[in-house]
Formats: sequence, structure tokens, C-alpha cells
Amino acid sequence: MRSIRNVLAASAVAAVGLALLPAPASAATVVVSTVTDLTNAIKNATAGTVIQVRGGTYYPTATLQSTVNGTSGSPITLTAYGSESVKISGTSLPSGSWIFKLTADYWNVSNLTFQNSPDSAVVCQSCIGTTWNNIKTINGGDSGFTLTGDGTSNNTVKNIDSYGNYDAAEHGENADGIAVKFGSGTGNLITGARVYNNSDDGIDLWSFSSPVTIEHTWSFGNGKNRWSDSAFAGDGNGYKLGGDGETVAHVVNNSAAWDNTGNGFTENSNKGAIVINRTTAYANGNWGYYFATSAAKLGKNLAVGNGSGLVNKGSSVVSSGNNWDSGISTPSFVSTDATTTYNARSSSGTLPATTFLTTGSSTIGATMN
Ligand SMILES: [Ca+2]
Ligand SMILES: [Ca+2]
Repeated sequence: MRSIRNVLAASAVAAVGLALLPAPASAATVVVSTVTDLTNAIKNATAGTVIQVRGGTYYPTATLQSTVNGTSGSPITLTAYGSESVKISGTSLPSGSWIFKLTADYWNVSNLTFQNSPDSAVVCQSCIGTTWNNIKTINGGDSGFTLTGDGTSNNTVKNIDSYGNYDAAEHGENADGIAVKFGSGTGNLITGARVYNNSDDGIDLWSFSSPVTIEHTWSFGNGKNRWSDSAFAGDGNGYKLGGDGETVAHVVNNSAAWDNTGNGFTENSNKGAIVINRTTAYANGNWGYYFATSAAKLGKNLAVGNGSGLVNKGSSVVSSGNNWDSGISTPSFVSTDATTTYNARSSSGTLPATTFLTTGSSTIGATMN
């Protein structure tokens, strides 16, 4: 027969466990609710560690970082606790700091907002096999999300929102929504991204020498002087697909660019066989598609209402089924009201439902989802 004392003790333990750890935690699971614990959990994580961050806003005073690898079978996980809302703010960091830096492989990072960074918000340097799911990088002092360095391979960036980034020191010249720059490595994928209202470009692949794949992405409103900067220098390309002498066959599928001040899609001096299919460029300041020197393969793309014209293509470009090609008609948009593109994402993290720039066509342009 159990004693009263043992029953009471067991009840007390159960009650404490219920209050602090609603889910049974494995030894490798760490639940954090203070910035000190968050900092240490990231610093001390090893393969298999799961870090769950309780809801709230965290103000680290030094860059959160790790150089410890997970493995493909036992990654390191950093995520919000349950469905709680977690924001990590850079306002207590020294000037010039990033909020989060990984020089590591096989981390899965999800459901976190990185905001108000003094410099770039998130930088993954020479990372292999990382996944980033439902991340926000917003209102920082340089590019929102960056992959960089040689040995950057097989990383997946899924359903990221990156907006409002502006580098005041360079008058907006550098802050992109997503930067995959200065490096190499294959198998990197950006999917479901929404990059907008950044001072420089939406997505920038400057000086990255291996092919990057982009799909189901929206890039809009980049390059506008939203900061009353009298020497504003943002470029405002939706998709800047090269630069610095690299010749590389990046791929963009089923994505859209609108209301950027520069070109919707541009080679940016990349002479490679860039592949662009089923995309839409609408109301960008310069060309819808600028591929003057590359050997790009442009297929089934739709350009409407861009300031300089639909396409600027050189003699090496292969162009087929686009609305500037002979015999191809331009379908009507169901809507040109972009309001719904700012809506919250679906519960699964996909882009919000919209009829903006949809046409119902099964043969040309982005499907906007
Ligand atoms: Ca620039
Ligand atoms: Ca840029």
C-alpha cells in the first residue's frame, strides 16, 4: 500500500512537470525562456540537441552563434516552443553586429523572427544541410538573410519573410532581402520566400559561383527610398542573378517580381545559362527581364507594364513561349491590387492566397502560390 506521503510527492512532481514542461522532454531537449539560457543553449548545442524557445522578445547583447555541427541523421534544432511567438531583437547588440551566425552544418531553424539587427540579421557561413523554415528577418541594418562562403551546399530556405532591411551607412546600397553571395556550393534552394521593401535588392546572388534554385517566391517594392536618405543608393532589382564575373546557371521557377525600382529579373553581368521559367515581372522601374549578355534560357515568362520594357535580351538568349515571343498572347491579370500579398501566411507557412497577378493560364507566368 502506498503511503499518503508518497502519493502527495508524486502529485507534486506531476504538477511541477505539467507547469514547466508540458511535453515529455528527451535528454537533448532544452526549453529556454531567458536570453542567457538562449545564448548558452545555442553555444552548447551538439548533434541531436533540440532548443525550444518560449514566446516573447529576446534582446541578446552578443551575436548568438555556433560552429558545432549536427549530422544529417541527428541535426541540431532551434525553434519556437509550440505555436508561441518568438522574436529575437538586435537592439541591445553592439553596432555592426549580426543577431545570429552559424558556421555549422545540419541545423534546422524554424518559427523565429529576427528583427532590428544593427547589421545583417542571420548569416550562415559555409553551412551544409541546414534548413530554415518560417523565419522572418526584418527591419535590420544590412541584408536580412545571408548564405555565404565556399562549402555552402544543400541548404533549404523555406517560407521566409525578409523585409524592411536598410543599411544607412551605405545609403541602402547593400541591404538585400536574401543574399547568397561570395561563395560556392550546390544544392541550395530558396522556396516560398517573400522579400520586399528592402533598400537594395530582393534576392541577390552576387559573386556566388554555383547554381542556386529559387521557386515560389515573391520579390516586390525593393529599392525605394523609404528612409528619407538624401544620398539613397539602393539598386532595387527583384532578382539579381549574378555579378563579379561569375558564369553560373542559376534557376528561377514560378516566381514573381513587381514594383521594384530596378529590373524584375536581371543577369547582372552573369553570362551563364540562367534558366527562368513561368515567372512574372510586373510594373518594375526598369526592364521586366534584363539579359543582354548572358546565355539565359527564358521560357513561358510574362512581362507587363515595366518601365523600360518587357525584355532586353542579347543574341545568346534562348527565348520561347514568353509573351514577347512571336505568336504568344498576353493573358489578363485577375487582379492588379497587391493588398492581399501582405497578408499573413497560411497555417502551414505557405504564401497567402491571392488573385494578384494570376491569370488562370496553364502555359505562361507565375501561378502566385
Ligand atoms: Ca547594391
Ligand atoms: Ca544587392
